[in-house]
Amino acid sequence: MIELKERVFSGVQPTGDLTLGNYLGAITRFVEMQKSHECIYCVVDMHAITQWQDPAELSRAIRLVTAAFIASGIDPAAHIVFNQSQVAEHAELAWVFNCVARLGWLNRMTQFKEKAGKNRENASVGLYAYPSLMAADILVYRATHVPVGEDQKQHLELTRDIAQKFNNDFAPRLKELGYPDGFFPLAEPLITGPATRVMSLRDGTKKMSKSDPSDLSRINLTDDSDTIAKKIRKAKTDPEPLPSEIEGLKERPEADNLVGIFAALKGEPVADTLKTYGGAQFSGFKQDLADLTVEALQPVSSEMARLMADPGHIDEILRDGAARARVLAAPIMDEVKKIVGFVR
Ligand code: AQP
Repeated sequence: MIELKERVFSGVQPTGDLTLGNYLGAITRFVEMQKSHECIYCVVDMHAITQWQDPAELSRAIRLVTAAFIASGIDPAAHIVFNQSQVAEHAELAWVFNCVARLGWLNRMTQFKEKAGKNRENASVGLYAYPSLMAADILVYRATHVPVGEDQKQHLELTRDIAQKFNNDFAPRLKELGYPDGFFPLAEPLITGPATRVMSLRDGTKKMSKSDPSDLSRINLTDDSDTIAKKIRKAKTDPEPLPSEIEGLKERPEADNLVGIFAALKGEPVADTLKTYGGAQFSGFKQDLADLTVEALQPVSSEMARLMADPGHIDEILRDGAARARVLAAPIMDEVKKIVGFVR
């Protein structure tokens, strides 16, 4: 019998340069969780290939996400940092979960609908089955807490449904094997912090995303100061001055987004930002927002550049993390095989 321990797992896809959304919504949370939990942070490269990736660009992006983790303050010695494809147990468990998850559940996933777009018939089977692999990523460590941005809420709910169904389907067997309360935990999503959904700079109703065709829609962690200032200057706004109260941000998605980013970077409540800027025009506010963004991201991007200059060192960190991740995943996967009834 394997004891259940509190454990944090989360992942980021190497599908391009990381955005301010990834940073505020996920990575800053990852850093914080290190203080209280054993953490496993994964560069989910198998998720990335659910949509076409140029091989050389994929390798670069895997290293870049790793560099972003470390430059932001994730400690790969005290915790685990690795890329998913180096731990085969993720794919093994995903297959079992493909057989637990129901078609009807996957049909409801909004991310698949958004990413597949109109040409659904041409989407990869991997893109459709993405949530089973995500459930496996988390549960192959029997992780109990998952810090994510708001957009991943539905996938996390599916992970809980898969865990619950597995526990129910195999309940008598689990009792026999010493797991009367089920084998997989119902992992808790941690959708917390000041910026769980950062929106596009070109459209305040759309999520900021690293794969958005418009580079002006996002701040990349690798953008230099001039690019950041230009993108913020060009960010869509409305003609009204900034409101003094939170209610005044309703129906103003672009203003809401920029104020939210400012408050998150400053580490203050939105109400305080509005106290300072209520009645002001966007031009002055945008200048201050650009300065604040550069100040917050500059140390991260310069450390990323330093790390990227030595890809061999990054690869070593990933190999070491993968070896330690395997030590945790292998016995859990073995137990799953026993539960399912595979002869070993
Ligand atoms: N705009 C966002 N605001 C807050 N959090 C966000 N996250 C992503 N975008 C925002 C969170 O970042 C973590 C890693 O995301 P991912 O790379 O695994 O995939 P994603 O959610 O699909 O992010 P992107 O940037 O939109 O990637 P592409 O364009 O490749 O699909 C997750 O915790 C996510 O919630």
